[in-house]
Amino acid sequence: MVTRRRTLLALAAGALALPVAVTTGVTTSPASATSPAAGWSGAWAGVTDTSAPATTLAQVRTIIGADAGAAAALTGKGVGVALIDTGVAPVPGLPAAQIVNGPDLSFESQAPGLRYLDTYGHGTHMAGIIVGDDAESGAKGLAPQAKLTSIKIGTARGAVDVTQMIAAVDWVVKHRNDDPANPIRVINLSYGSGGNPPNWTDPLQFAVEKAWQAGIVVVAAAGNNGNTTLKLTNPAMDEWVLAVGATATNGTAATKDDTLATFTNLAVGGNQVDLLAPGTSIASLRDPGSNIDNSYPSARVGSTLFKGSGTSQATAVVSAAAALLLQAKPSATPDQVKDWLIKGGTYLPTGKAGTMGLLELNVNGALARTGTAVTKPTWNTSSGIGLFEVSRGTSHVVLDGTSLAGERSVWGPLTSLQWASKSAAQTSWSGGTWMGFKIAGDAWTGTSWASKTWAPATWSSSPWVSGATWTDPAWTGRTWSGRTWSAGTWSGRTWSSDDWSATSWS
Ligand SMILES: [Ca+2]
Repeated sequence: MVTRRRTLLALAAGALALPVAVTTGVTTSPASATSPAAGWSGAWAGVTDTSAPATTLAQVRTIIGADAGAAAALTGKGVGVALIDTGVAPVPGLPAAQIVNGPDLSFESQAPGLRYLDTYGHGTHMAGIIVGDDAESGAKGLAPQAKLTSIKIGTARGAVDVTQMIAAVDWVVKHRNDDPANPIRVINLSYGSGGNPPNWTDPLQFAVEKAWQAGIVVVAAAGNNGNTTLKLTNPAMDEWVLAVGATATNGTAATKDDTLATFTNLAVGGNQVDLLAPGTSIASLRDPGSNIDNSYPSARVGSTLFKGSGTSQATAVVSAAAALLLQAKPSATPDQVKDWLIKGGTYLPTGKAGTMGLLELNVNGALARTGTAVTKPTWNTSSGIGLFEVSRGTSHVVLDGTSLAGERSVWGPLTSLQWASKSAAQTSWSGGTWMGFKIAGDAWTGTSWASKTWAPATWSSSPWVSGATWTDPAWTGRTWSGRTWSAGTWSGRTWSSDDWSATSWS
């Protein structure tokens, strides 16, 4: 049963500014203290059915044809993947060599102890699917030699505003070639805003289209609101991006019994799901002490893994596959990658996937589609000058009972008209400043990646509230004095270039 509810949680914080999200909160779960968070298409197995058998990453590799033929030799080496999510935790199963921290644009960036870290548990699960290498369980990501850049925008509760996502996409476009050995060619967006804006003006869709035109394959989750939904989430509803739905694998590595997962959004009008990939009870990396880990302990698999279901997980599988394809065919355009992945898929004979012609990802199938010259899409593009508020829809962050709404970013007043031309020109960012707001350090340059290393491997539990639940009382006693949305500024929010020193996890 699909229920719709609004969750309004007012947290108080002092040095840590931690607004939380109000969201449409459409889930397939009974009400719980912690809903799948705003914006993050993560309906966890812990929410749905923790008794379901896990689908291992090794099974996923077989299902998507990545362990046979030409695909078996591919690792994603030399391909950069940007993960715009809730950050990543330095669990032992995430190899330092494969991870780089981009900026933390989340509300938790204000707390040095939380900066870059995944307090929610979502981003770590995605990272595990793409580049994980967990000695404890043997779980290995699907593109284990890809280079993952984590851009954190979501909090422990998934609180995020669409303007943070837009700033993050702009950042990736600007910095996509900073590491010449691993240029960013893929953006993983296991995310959907609450909005249902017109495609021809929406700023978020404008941002992802600009990324696409810059040569980056944008892979976006269709959403977890169910097959009867009329629309995909934003930006999967954009016609350019690769919109991903999930399959239920039924616990087997054979594809003939795979079916369209019932939680996947399907469109009646607008962009339809492009491709399916395994996304039910996927066993990827656990983030001990994170929100979901504390909330759904029964979803743990051994000590290092965690079952997660959602179009989020399916999206990460496809992002990894795109990295494999781009390793093999580095000159492929995003349009070609999209076309090859879709057309190379496996037919699923059972149920709605078969009747709708939705195929399941197959890497060898995609590799075989050589030479296809896909013309640039002719459908409408977004002007980018629609209202941020329309893009937000019903997803609002709240501070002291005040929603962030209207034409402003989390950092201050901003109109899409001011922003769109700069986004298109790739000048919305200058150093650590986005659209005039100082929101990150200035030290990031094409030569300073080496100083932003990721030294993990000893993570046993979160340092913040290990074993506790992510509830309001954790922040009791702190105040938000002087930090109101209506003021349009975060007083005291100053950054210096040495903020980046915190990027070392050691
Ligand atoms: Ca199966």
